[in-house]
Amino acid sequence: MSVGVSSYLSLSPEVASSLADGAPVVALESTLLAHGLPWPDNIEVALASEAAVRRSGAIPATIAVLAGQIHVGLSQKELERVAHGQGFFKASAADLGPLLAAQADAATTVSATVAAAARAGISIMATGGIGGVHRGDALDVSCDLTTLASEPVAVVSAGAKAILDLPKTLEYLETLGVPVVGYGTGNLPAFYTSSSELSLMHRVDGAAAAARLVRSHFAVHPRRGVLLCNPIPASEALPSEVVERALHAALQAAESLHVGGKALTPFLLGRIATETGLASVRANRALIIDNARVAGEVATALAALRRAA
Ligand code: PSU
Ligand code: MN
Repeated sequence: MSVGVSSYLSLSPEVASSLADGAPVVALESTLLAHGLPWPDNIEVALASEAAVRRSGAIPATIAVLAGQIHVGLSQKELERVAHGQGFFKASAADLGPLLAAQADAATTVSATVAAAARAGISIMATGGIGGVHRGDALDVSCDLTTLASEPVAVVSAGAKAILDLPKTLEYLETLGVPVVGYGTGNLPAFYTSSSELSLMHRVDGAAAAARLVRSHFAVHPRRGVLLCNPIPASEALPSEVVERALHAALQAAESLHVGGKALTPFLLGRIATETGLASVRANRALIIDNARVAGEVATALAALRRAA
């Protein structure tokens, strides 16, 4: 007996017909809604991200697990349920099978969203900042990285979250053979700030160039992802001293309260929000929406390339 993934996948009619027509579709993750941002910022970000994808000429497909089905493309009511987050697990790719069997509700992290997008036939997704190697604990490596190495999805992200060890995160991506590409920048963006000290080997300027890179990457590595790093818009970036101070306080609090595992990232983001008087939430909102815009533009350019071929 074999049960295919299609019995667990539920595509919205709009997403299904767009994919069938070869129209551009962008997957959006839902953990940043349920666990990364407070209400009502989260629902506002969900709707604004979808609107940004549409303005770029693509169709948004926010992904979440609802009652044991992977939904690709959510209604506004469903987005609101996810944003309220009541009873929603935080699912990594590893958790999908167990949560489907349990008929659970879950928000999907980058790793789970990438896996679901790949099954649905979507090749671009947007997030705020991917997970990576946590500071202090080099064994706490997000499943986002390993999943990127094994699924053909281009992920648009503002670098990796500043709460992480950025040099180790880049090393790990190199080990996995995942290309890290600056989108209009030569340096790895650092989430709340537009740049880290870490320079990148690859850079593209504009959506058409990014689409050509994604196409050639998938041609040589048909089963491997690529990370497109789009810096936070300059006018929305936080001063780096503000980030450093808040981050330091948040990391200390996590250590003294022994917060770890899946709870660590949401805890740190929440503490940084408190420490910065919510300035970090405004920056987080802006970078997520801008990444959705860029993903939409790249998806649109990629669909045009595929149609021309
Ligand atoms: N980007 C944000 N906020 C978030 C996340 C990304 O702006 O909350 C989420 C993504 O779902 C990512 C997850 O996959 O954080 C990483 O969690 P962890 O470090 O536990 O792997
Ligand atoms: Mn972890």
